Amino acid sequence: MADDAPLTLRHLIGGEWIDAPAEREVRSPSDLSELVALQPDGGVEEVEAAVAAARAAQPAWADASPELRSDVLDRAGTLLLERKDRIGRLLAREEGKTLAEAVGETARAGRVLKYFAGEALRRHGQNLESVRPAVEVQTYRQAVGVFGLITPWNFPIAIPAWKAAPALAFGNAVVMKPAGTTPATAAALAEVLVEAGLPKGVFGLVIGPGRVGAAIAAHRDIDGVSFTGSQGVGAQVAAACMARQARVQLEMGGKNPLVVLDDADLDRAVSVALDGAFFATGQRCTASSRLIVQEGVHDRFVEALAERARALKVGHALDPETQMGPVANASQLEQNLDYVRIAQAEGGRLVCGGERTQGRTDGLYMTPAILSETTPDMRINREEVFGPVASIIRVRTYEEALEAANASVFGLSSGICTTSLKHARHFQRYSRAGMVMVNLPTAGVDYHVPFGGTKGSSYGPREQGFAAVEFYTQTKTAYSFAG
Ligand code: UN1
Repeated sequence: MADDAPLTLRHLIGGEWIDAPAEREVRSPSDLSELVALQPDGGVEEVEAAVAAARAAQPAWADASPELRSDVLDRAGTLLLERKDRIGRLLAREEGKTLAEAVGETARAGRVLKYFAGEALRRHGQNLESVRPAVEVQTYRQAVGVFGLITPWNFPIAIPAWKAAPALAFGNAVVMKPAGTTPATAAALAEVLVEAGLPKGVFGLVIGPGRVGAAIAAHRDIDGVSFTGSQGVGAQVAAACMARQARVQLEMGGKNPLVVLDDADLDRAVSVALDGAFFATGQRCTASSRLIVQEGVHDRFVEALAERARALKVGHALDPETQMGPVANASQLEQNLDYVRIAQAEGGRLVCGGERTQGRTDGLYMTPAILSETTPDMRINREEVFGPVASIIRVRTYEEALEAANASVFGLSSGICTTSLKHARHFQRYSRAGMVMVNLPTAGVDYHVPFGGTKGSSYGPREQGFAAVEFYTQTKTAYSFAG
């Protein structure tokens, strides 16, 4: 199909698509014989050029009517929604999530852009009376300057959109470094922004390896960095930002617990766990990776979940019957299989899956894994796998479940399946996670409300929705005397 011809990707710097030798291959994880794109190997020089262009373009963008910024974001959102099938297909080929998931993600990115088209017009400042006579106080939310965005491969269009849209809505310029696994999808977003009429230089895209992210984090002219990725890289990004007093926001994954109590609706609990643990091939920082199950329902739950997991159709992202696509890249697949072995060596029992498997094409396929008889202290319950691997912890009481749920250095999302209002409310209050779900998967969130976690999952203000104004603006407090 002509549509599927390999793309040669370019940087976007100062509003121009910059030709660069593009030798690094992006291959489809569904079919390693399929070349999706060739990507350039950017570095410090490209970051310098993109930041200089962003710096030059930002003041006029901040001073433009908010209506102009709103219109650009709205048009870009419309374009994404119109092209969700085409861009979703590219996303599915590049990242490996199923076509339905990829089209859904592209539509979600379109909705994010439209939401922030509205935010550009909303008033975020306040008028206050001073404590002194004849003095008035106003607060303004002003643009910060230039933001660096470092984005992951697992949501290759939604996450770039939810970082870029608020930055742009509030009058900032952006330099983005997409993940090396999924640069083509990020380039599709950049194309849409250009086509929607974004002024030259306001959005830059630099494609390349980790040194591009390092150059962004360390650049004196970048006022803030928003990062989604691993804890290790997040700590390096934060250290580089702190060293020069830049603001920084980190999203670094989770080890999200889903508690299933004896009084849960079993069918619903099984569906919730299946979705949370295995949809998007478990490659969500919000995935339900620890299933904490009360003993009365434990055996029935494990059996029913394993039956559903075994029946999941693992295959090519574009095949309509596929329910779980391949793992996104080879090192992630190795890591997943390693953790299955580690969990077994620690005493976990492999109930199903956890094996490399073949599809109709040569892809990075594995079967969804469930490990039972695990305990909170095991590595499988402490470290993020980032794949279709779920471990089960058996508990006697709700109190024990809550304690196990909170026993983690992460605290992104958590969930409980129960019909008890008392336990649901208690869990909402005392679960130490940034997002708490009742009778819903820990993954799959709305775009107009705050997103983020506690402890080692997140650092800095929340992302998304009405919370995004915190990170992407700075407050000015103005006093005036009119006596
Ligand atoms: C979702 O669960 O819908 O990287 C979003 C991630 C998260 C986004 C999850 N930042 O998986």
